[in-house]
Amino acid sequence: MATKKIEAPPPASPESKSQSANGSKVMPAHTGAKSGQPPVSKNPHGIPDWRLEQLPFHIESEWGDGEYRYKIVGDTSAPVPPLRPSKYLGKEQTIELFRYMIVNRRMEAVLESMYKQSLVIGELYQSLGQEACSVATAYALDKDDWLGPMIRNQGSMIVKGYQPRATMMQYMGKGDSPTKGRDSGSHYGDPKTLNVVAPISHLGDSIGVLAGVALGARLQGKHVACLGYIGDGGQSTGPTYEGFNFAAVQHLGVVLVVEHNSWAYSTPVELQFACKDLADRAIGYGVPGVIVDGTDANQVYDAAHEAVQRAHRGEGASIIEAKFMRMKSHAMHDSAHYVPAKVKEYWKRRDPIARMEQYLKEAGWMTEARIAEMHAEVERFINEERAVAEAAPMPGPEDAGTDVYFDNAVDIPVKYGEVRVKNANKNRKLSESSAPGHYK
Ligand SMILES: Cc1ncc(C[n+]2csc(CCOP(=O)(O)OP(=O)(O)O)c2C)c(N)n1
Ligand SMILES: [Mg+2]
Repeated sequence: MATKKIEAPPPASPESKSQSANGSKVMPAHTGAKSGQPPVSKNPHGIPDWRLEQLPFHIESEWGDGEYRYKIVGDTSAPVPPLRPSKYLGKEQTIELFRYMIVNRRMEAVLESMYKQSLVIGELYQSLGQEACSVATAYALDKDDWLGPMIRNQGSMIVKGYQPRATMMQYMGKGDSPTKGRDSGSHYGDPKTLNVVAPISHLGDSIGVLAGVALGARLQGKHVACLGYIGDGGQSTGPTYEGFNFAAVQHLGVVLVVEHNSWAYSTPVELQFACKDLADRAIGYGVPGVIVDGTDANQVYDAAHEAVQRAHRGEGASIIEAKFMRMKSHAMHDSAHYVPAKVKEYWKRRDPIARMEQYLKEAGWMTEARIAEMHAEVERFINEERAVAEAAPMPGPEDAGTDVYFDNAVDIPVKYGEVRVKNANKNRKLSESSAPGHYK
């Protein structure tokens, strides 16, 4: 497995005096910009739903001319609600999180232009409209916690410590990229320093790996949170069920963020599963579940923070369903012609960055001018990152045979201490001496 050069994380905003998301944060309870919390509703199965609006439409399909045609049933003109005030994020953290969202978006815009200039080798997957979900979930992690990103979680990787230049070099197959040009695209991780499990393309297979990381850490006496993502499509695969069920039954601190972005490639959620809320599946696993608006960074952060704290206390796994919309195509090769225009318009009005800007202004935490300055500063920063990535060399032919096959030099570090098997799981209800205890 390749190791990457460790760079300093992107500079924090001038306002930010908080410890970075990569440092150990102890955040005081905070009531956010406004006092008071709007009430939390529950769905018909008792799952808490923190959203301040319900989706007022759904999609129905008709078969014709050799393909499905999708039509909207319901109204797409509802006004956009304000963000839910965060219970935990203060001014500095909110501004830092906001900046990460802009970095995420700007980096992907530059990657798109690089793709169109044939600088990207292979495919490009984007996360327009999903930045709040990637960034705010990863922002809830401590340094010792682990991240299991999927193809659209470039923002999460930046929060966990990757520089945008690393992601750009990776997409360009450069020799200085995290995989030294051995893999284009998103399959890179860093088990040694940043605690990132490289994405596995086969949807759901990463979840069992995250459960294994949590189990390994617990055997070393440490409860870490292992936060991973799965799409609305990927949540229905067998490995998702098997991996997460293992985490649930073993009380492992896996935080599964279900990215309900309304599409799995060209298939709308209405053709993917028969339940209404994917968080309902938490009931079947026997873990807490919660539904959040994935375009509201405050809700996403608060839910992730609570699930991560639960993992740190050794109380086990959680599911967070974040609902939003994939605003770009599945990947650059897909035109996304199948997405009804009105659905896109509905979600465009719920742009996570625009909503956060509104929140910051109403709270008196940032002025319009300061927001514009931050956008300009991030644009300069990303352009500099691009220049570094473009100037980096391609891998040399002389070492083409290295870092491809497993060799004995690969070592997974024991990070947290000696492996202690006895009493490793204090929360386990069954007594080790009583095998048939579960019948009692
Ligand atoms: C087991 C498996 N089946 C099919 C694929 C091909 N595939 C890659 S992404 C994708 C769509 C995934 O949709 P979703 O899980 O909703 O994630 P999103 O792309 O919307 O983020 C498919 C079908 C795969 N990678 N793995
Ligand atoms: Mg999806």
